[in-house]
Amino acid sequence: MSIEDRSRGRHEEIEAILERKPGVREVRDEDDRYTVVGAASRGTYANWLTPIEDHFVCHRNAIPEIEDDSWTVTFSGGLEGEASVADLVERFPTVAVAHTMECAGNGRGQHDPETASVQWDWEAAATAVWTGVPLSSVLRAYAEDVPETGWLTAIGGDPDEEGIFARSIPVEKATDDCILAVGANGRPIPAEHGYPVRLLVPGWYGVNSVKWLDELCLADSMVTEGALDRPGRHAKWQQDEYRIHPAGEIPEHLETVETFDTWEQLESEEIDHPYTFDQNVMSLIGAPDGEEPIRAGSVDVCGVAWAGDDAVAGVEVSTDGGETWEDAELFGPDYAGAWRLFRTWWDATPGAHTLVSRATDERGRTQPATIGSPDEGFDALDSGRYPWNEGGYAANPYLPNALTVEVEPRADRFESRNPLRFSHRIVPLITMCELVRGDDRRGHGRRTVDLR
Ligand SMILES: Nc1nc2c(c(=O)[nH]1)N[C@H]1C(S)=C(S)[C@@H](COP(=O)(O)O)O[C@H]1N2
Ligand SMILES: [Mo]
Repeated sequence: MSIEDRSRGRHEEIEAILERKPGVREVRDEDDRYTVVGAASRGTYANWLTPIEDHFVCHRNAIPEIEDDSWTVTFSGGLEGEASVADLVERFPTVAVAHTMECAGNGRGQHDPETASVQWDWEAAATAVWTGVPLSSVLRAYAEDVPETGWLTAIGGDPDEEGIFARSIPVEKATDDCILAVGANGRPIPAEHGYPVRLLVPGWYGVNSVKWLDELCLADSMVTEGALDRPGRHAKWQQDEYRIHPAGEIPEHLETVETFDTWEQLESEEIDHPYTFDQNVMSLIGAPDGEEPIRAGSVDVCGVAWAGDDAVAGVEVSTDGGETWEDAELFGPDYAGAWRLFRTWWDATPGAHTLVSRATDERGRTQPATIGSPDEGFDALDSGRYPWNEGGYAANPYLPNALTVEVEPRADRFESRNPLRFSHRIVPLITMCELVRGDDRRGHGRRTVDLR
């Protein structure tokens, strides 16, 4: 297939997705290589559950064509056998997992200088309820013995000329809370989200949740080049891409790491180029969304905050661009691996205001303010900046996600200086209120104004 054919096919795919999903818009990369769409509006982040129509989509290749129900998952390495989707559903209990999925490239567009690939700002995060079967049960059924450590590699069924889409997760995580998902928000998984079955890794960056799951392979080490019984490149998506590294460095392919927490890897002396596993603490304001001016007065500022498989401890909101902060209230559903809603009341006065939120996780780690410069490398962390990295991965700064809200004066009939604008029915009513309230109203100053 020529490059033109490939990109034509992909643009057709995007158009079809946009038709099915009115809540998303296309996000392009400069090389025009990837098929992605992201949330079209900030309003997505004022709700706990993301309708599938608003859920971002991110993958490399074409969606595999699936005509019938003959799809099977193959088990290899320390696993053996094969299961159809019907086998899985019949044999194992159905469970549900609420999962906030964020693409590790979310926020990449906030890197300066620009990095390659899709320039997301905040569009690639969403929360859905995924249903399926517990991966721990599946592994126990298809393994002679499930070890306590080691790695599980998941391979996608998407066609790729260069290699395969393979990702490895530690066995500890695989047997903890992962599922093989067949449903999303109460319906079969839509084609672009991995139909008929995908791996779902709660609280971890989206890249770990392999769509169109074709094979699961249990091994001592994560996937390295040549490790699998398949043609093409095996380790690209685990070992080269989705690694956090300074400009010009080529990540070393490792067989294992001792810590899976992405932030812990960033701070670790031992790991030079962290893998993108669990999601860094992050938050976004969803309402107001800054798209239309709002009226002065009491405004409910609402958003979402998440911290991978750690809990969110608190969220602060600023309405002056980060000068002063106020604690927000966490409310709504509280599931491990899914974001929390937060809100605070704001007495909005006329003018332009910059709203921003910042979250802290249960380990006491707060979102950094900005992204550092390329020459700072990981030292940026010491001065409260997220390290600029060549792939633009796992960024979680708060200031680039600030939004400007225009506040217009209140449309308040009492504000009019023109007495003719009051109807004669209203005037006596107000006068009566004044009489009844008497001295209580003195401080308000409205009593004698406007009514003469
Ligand atoms: N098979 C396969 N699985 C994949 C991908 C892919 O390209 N192929 N992309 C990954 C990436 S980078 C992300 S962010 C998530 C996005 O999941 P979604 O499209 O359902 O939102 O899928 C992951 N799973
Ligand atoms: Mo991603």
